[in-house]
Amino acid sequence: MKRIVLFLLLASVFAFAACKKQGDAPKAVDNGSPVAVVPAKIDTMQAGTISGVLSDANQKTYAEGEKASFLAGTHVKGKTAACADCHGAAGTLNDTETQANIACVSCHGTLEDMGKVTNKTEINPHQSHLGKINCTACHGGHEPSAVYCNYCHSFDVKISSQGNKPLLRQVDIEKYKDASSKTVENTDVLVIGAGGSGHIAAITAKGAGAKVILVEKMPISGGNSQLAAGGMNAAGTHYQTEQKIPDNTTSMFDDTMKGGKNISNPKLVKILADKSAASIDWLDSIGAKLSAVNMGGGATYKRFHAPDGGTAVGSYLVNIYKSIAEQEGLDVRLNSPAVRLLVDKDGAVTGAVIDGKHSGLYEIHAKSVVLTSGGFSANASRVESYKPNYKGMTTSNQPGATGDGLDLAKEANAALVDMEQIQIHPSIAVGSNTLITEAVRGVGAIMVNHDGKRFYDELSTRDKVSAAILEQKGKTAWLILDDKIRKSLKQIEGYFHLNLAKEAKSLDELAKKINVPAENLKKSVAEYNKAVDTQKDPMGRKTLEKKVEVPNFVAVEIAPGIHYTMGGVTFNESAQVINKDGKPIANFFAAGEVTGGLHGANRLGGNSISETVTFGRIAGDQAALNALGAKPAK
Ligand code: MEZ
Repeated sequence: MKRIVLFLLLASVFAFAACKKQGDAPKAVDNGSPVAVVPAKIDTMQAGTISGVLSDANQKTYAEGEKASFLAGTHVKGKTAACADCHGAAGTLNDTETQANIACVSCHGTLEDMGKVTNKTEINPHQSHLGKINCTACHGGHEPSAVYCNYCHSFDVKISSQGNKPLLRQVDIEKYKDASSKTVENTDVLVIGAGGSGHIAAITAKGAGAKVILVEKMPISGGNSQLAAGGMNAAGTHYQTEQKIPDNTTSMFDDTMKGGKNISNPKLVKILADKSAASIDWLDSIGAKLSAVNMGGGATYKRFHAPDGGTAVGSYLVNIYKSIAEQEGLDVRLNSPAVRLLVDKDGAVTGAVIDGKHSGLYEIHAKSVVLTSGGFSANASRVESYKPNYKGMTTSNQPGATGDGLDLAKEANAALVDMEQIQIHPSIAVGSNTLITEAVRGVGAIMVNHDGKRFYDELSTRDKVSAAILEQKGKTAWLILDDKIRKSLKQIEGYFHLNLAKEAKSLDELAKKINVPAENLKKSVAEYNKAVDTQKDPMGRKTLEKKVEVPNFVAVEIAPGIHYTMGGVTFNESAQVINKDGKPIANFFAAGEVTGGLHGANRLGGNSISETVTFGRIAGDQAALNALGAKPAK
């Protein structure tokens, strides 16, 4: 793997050097593999060498050998590029780094092209499930590169002198408490955080006629939504009717309240349930078809809607949102953290200060601000401050989930609720931060402990399944499934690709591979298969559809990890943020994981994507209404 990556890096450097020397349109990377398609030469590309200023700056900071680990260093060495190639003719680079990325693609091809020239049998970070990603998300311009994927994965891709781990991106809001700028932009709606909720709120507000800016602190948009694996809960949908599933909104309401231990705000839960079928219809209308309906933990009926064939729901949806944003010309700004909220003397929110990666501090004055900045599962110290016993636990979240938005909201006197309610998900693959979707259990996998014995209803709520795993030897368990179950969910192939799954021709062989007593494993599987026949499971599992019987048999080791923070800013049915006096804060809206009160003490799997669509749309609509003159409903 290392050899391939080094080869690829060198091939890329030579290709770039070659294209500059010729002074022609840039050529594709050609290392004998399929040739990348390269767009036309960019306007600002010009012959020349890197200025002394650039090379001096880099040489001061980095030793000779380290320069190859960041873009300017690499191109200094080859004397192949001018500053303008990346920074634009006027010497300015926007915070999204559009110009630099056009330059990368111009010589090396797109991410997809790069994927094709990398050995397909190896783990290939250029073939990402996250869709279109800027080259500069991983390859640093003037700082060492960092493998973004390695926050969740453990790819051995040495593009960085810093090792394989990407940098965390936490914003210290306290540091910016007096930040201001004379550079001011005006908009109708400012949306902070470009995950699922942020994209939906922004697309909705723009569709309602508002001028919208969507800012994102990370170099990649999509937030945690793009990592969502399993599905979206919705009741009474046309897909359920077509599949004769007798679900209804009352049942979704009841399951959600019960799953959240009855501390959720019932008004919010009612909206989630009542509007869920309309949310599915809206997704249909934008070309997102969630036609496969599976069983989720804590649900009475199958209501876990996912793309056909078992593709992960999050990247499927977010890639559609990103395409719409692009088609509609939505103003999306990456590397652009909001660092301070602007609040007037009456307590109304009037905009935010942004600290753009290249533009520095500037203010966006907005008639409405929508906070969609996500939760804080990736912020270990914040998690520990609310739940000391979760210290040191892994997380399934993307590195931007640090909860900075909660600090911003506090500046506007927002009330926070349920902050100590932090969810651990039962199945994070041991040795990685990769979520093994609940859908694997939903389509039929069982769980055994290190004695090869089943120990709990696999489809109970996450809090209970997690607690049961933590009581087992080694605090981990094995998911066991067969070939039929494997073939029913495409994502399971991905676990093999990531070396997280083991397979064997027989249960005896599998038991040996995972070091559990074979007799116990065979007995557990036989008892489970009998439960499928009798529809009576000693563990109390209700959905008993597929036996575990067709070789090859598969095992994945799982452990609980921090997955979702139920607490956040208090909000109402119109997505208005509520202050400490219980009143809506003027011009301030929120949706998604940054909010609290909807999921109570435990979120049901599938209710997060559901929330992003339903409340993202409400927030976008209400923010646009507020900005364009009408008052949002109280
Ligand atoms: O909603 C979730 O968190 C979810 C469905 C996760 C998963 O297991 O796939």
